[in-house]
Amino acid sequence: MTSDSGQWLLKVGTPLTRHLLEDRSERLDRDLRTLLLQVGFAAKLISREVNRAALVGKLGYTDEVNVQGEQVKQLDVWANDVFVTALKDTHLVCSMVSEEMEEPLHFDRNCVTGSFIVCFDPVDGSSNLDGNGPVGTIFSIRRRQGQGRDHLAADTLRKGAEQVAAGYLMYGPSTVLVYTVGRGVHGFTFDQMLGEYLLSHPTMRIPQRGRTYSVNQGNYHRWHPETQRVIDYLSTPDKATGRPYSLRYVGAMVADMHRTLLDGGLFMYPAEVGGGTKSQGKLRLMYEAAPMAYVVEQAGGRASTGVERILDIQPSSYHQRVPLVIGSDQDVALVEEFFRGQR
Ligand code: AFP
Repeated sequence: MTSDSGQWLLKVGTPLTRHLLEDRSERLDRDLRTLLLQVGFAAKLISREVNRAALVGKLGYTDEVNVQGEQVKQLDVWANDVFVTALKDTHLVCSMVSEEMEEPLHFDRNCVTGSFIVCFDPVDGSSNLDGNGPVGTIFSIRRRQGQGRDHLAADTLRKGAEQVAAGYLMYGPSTVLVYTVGRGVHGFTFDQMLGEYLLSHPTMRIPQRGRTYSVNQGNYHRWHPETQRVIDYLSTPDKATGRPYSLRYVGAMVADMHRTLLDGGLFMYPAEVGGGTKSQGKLRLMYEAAPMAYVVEQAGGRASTGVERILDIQPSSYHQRVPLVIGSDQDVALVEEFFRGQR
């Protein structure tokens, strides 16, 4: 819907379908709209299953270990299949990269120029599931450049700056869908009775500075000294600079990021010393850090490794990990000062 001045009016309660139809942005063509709606549909199925997982025997682990060496939950596998099937059905997706698949899936018949590459984490934070904690789904969408099977790997391994859409679903007390197509960030809450996502958070803006930091502080003694100094600084009382910050940590990135987006502050998963599996942190660039960075930048925030903008990183492998500092512009900039040795 547009006003007389041509400005797009965002009305709380608008269903996602109508919202996407009324968004006349050039960035959102019919194909991308279809894909986003299908992401929403897959998430409805996942949300329903998360809701009743304990009743339908979907809690607990499988016997498998995924490509990251982590134990796989039953719901991870199920949700991955749902997401793949739902998006494949659109015939718009050429390649899919997922936390749960060692290699990308390619659907040859769809691999034309302009078709989509989707990277996703079907159930982020799945270790929260058995305790009835919040979990989520993260997605990242790019367009492919090549034709047929040409350059499949090169087309799949692209910088986050090339995303045309990204977002997440959070399955908490309510299911929330947050997305961007590079023209601001909008949040929808799922109304179970209507079976619809309704606009609840139009044009989300992250505060320039927050009052909380979010990090697994149990890893403190494995962090690099500059990370330890950041956390020492934030947790030291000083009235003049609004410290100490409060610590909030759910352990599901989607939940920690959703709170950070609304209230401001910092979320971090830093690199660890010792050359172990977390020498580049824990989070994956292509389907965790890059989509969240796109959302947060579009909401006026900032995302970096501490020294480099997340969206500028050229991935070298599908499951590459990256240290992540993300949130309010001023808070992330402060951490970058520590990392540059300016504090
Ligand atoms: P799982 O999906 O394996 O539970 O991992 C969740 C996650 O990737 C991310 O959502 C959290 O922010 C982070 O790991 C929590 O990791 P720690 O348990 O090491 O703090």
